This record gives sequence, structure tokens and C-alpha cells, in this order.
Amino acid sequence: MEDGAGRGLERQMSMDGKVNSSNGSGKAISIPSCCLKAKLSDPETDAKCHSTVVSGWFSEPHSSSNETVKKVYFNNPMWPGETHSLKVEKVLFKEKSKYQEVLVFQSSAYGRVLVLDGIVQLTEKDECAYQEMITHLPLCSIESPQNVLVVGGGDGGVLREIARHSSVKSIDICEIDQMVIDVSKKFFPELALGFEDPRVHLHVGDAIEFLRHAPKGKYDAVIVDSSDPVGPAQELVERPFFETIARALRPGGVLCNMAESMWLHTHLIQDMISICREIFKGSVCYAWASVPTYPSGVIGFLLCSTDGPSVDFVNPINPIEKMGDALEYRRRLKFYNSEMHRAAFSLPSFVKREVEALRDCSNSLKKVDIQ
Ligand code: SPD
Repeated sequence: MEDGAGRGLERQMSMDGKVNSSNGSGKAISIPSCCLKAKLSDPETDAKCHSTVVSGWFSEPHSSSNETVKKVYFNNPMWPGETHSLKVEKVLFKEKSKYQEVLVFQSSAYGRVLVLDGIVQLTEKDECAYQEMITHLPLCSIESPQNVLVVGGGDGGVLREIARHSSVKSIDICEIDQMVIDVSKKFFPELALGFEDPRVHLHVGDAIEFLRHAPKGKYDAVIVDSSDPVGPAQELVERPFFETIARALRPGGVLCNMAESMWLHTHLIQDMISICREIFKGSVCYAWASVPTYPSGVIGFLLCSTDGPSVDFVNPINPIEKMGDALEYRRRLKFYNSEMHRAAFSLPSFVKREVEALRDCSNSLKKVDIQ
């Protein structure tokens, strides 16, 4: 079984880490290793590229004693040539839902860990960085957000963060996998408490379908808290998805989309930005934060606004420090503050060079004298 998976991927991957596929005419084309299409062309491989705990260590992505699989999976197209391991104290849950494999384990260094299809989604220790940034970057960039939609986010952490904003009247969440919600309620109560907020309306199902039926202009903000663009989340980085979001946002409404690692996925980021620049007629910016248990230790966020009142993503118009008890609501903020907000838009020189479309946002950082 594993041999089959190994051979499948070998067929696609060349020595330079690029993936060979076909453009439909039978002609081979080269796809950057970070491109989501890489894994799409062999769904069977996806199904087998899942989590394993070997000798008390969880490794991301798949590890195996089988030599072929080892060679191939440690060159996983999403993050070739590397893996991050966590020491496992106890496996608490492992089951296959209709969509993916769901694993929860107790790690010795980061508390409990939620893993979907072999990829770490969150740990108790560092989840604050991701959930707080993906939520407050957009919501602090507009005045008085009222209607918010979360796509994915079945663990409830983003809901917990949105609830800090007292201006918010309604929070829709569309998560495809009921098992993720149930598992979070059982093993991650500090995140799942987000579901207890009376403003939350849960929809279990496909987000694209949900958005197609959403009233035009309904939302002030949409937050896409998805897993990586393989498996169930694959469509969530493609044009039709962004079009449905833009339609569901009010003029001057904002999107914050999980946008991978600037160290590993500049092609994917560039693609997402190019698509979003065409669809969202306001600002399009990239921010990032440190999350030690994600590949390369960072995660990015793509922020877009629709045509309408202009949005300055870099300098928060609605600072969280001025929002009554937002800092302490339910759980004290651990990571986000207005300084981290502004800093998140500062980009390393290599990113500015490689992702051309990113140049303009860091220009709106208020200039400070550098000694
Ligand atoms: N590479 C992992 C990216 C995971 C993003 N989603 C995390 C879900 C936490 N609410």
C-alpha cells in the first residue's frame, strides 16, 4: 500500500523539487513544488500521506520505516526536504472523518496538538499567535465590524477571538467537518468556548455552497481559517472561492485568508495575490506571524478589501487597546497588540523582491527613524 503511494508521487516529482504534471494536452509542464496543483494530480497519494507516530515522535509530514515512502514524503511538495517532530506523550484520539484523518495527541513540549491529515493545525502553547492575528488583523482594520463569517475554523479559536469585539452582532461559521468541532469541544475547551457565544451561528457544510447562497454584501469581514490547500481545503485558494467572498462582502469589507509561509510558498502567495488583486478592488496586503509548530515557524495572512471606503490594513483604525474589556474578555490576549499588528506587515527584503505584488503595503508603515 505504501509502495503504491510512494511510486505515485515519484512519478510527479523531479530532482529539483519541482513537480511534473500534464496541462491536459498530454504535454508535461513543471509546477513549483509549493503549488497546490502538485498534490491534486494524485489524490490517491493525498489519502495516504497522513500522520504517523513513530517511536514516540510525531513527524510532519508522513514518516515511515518504508524506504520509498521515507524518500518521497520527506520531500512532500508543500514543504520539501524538511519535517518538524514533536515528542508524543499520549495519543488521545485518532479517527478518519468523511473528509480527513483527525489526530489529537498530548505532546511533551506544546501541550495538546490537533493534526488533520498529518499536518499540525494547532497546539495549546502557540495557537494564540495564529488565532489572534488572523482575527484581529482584519477586525481592527475597520470601524465597528458587525457581521462576520468564518470559513473553516471548526476548532472555535477564531470564534473566541471575534467575540472580543463588542460591535459584532452576528458570527456565521461554515465548517465542513463535524468531527473537528466535536474533537475540539472534547480536547480543546479553551478554543471551543468560542462556540458558546450566543452570536455564533454554526453551519456544517461546504463553504463555497454557503457563500453562493449568502446575501450579497452581507459581511463586514470574512476570515478564512482553513487547513493547507490539499484535501478538503484545496478549493479555498482558487479564483471562484475568492469571487464568492468578494460578492458576500459589503463595499469596503475585508477578507483575511490564511496564506502559508513566506519561506516556503512564495509561488503560492504570488498566485493568491495576483488573483485577489483582480477580484478585490481595494487594498491587498500580506502579513505574517511566528508560529513555532507550523512548517518553517511562520504563517502568513492575506488581507484584502473590496471597492468602497478605503482600508489601511497596516495602521489599525480600531485599536484593540481602546476596546473596553477586549484584552481580557474570556481569556487574556497573549500575542496580539497594535504594535504586533503594524509589525506583521514588515517584510524581509527577499520577500519584497520575490513577491513583486507585495511591495506597496509596507510603504504605508508609518516611517520611523532608524538609528
Ligand atoms: N500548515 C498549517 C496551517 C493551519 C492553518 N489552520 C489552522 C487552524 C487553527 N484554527
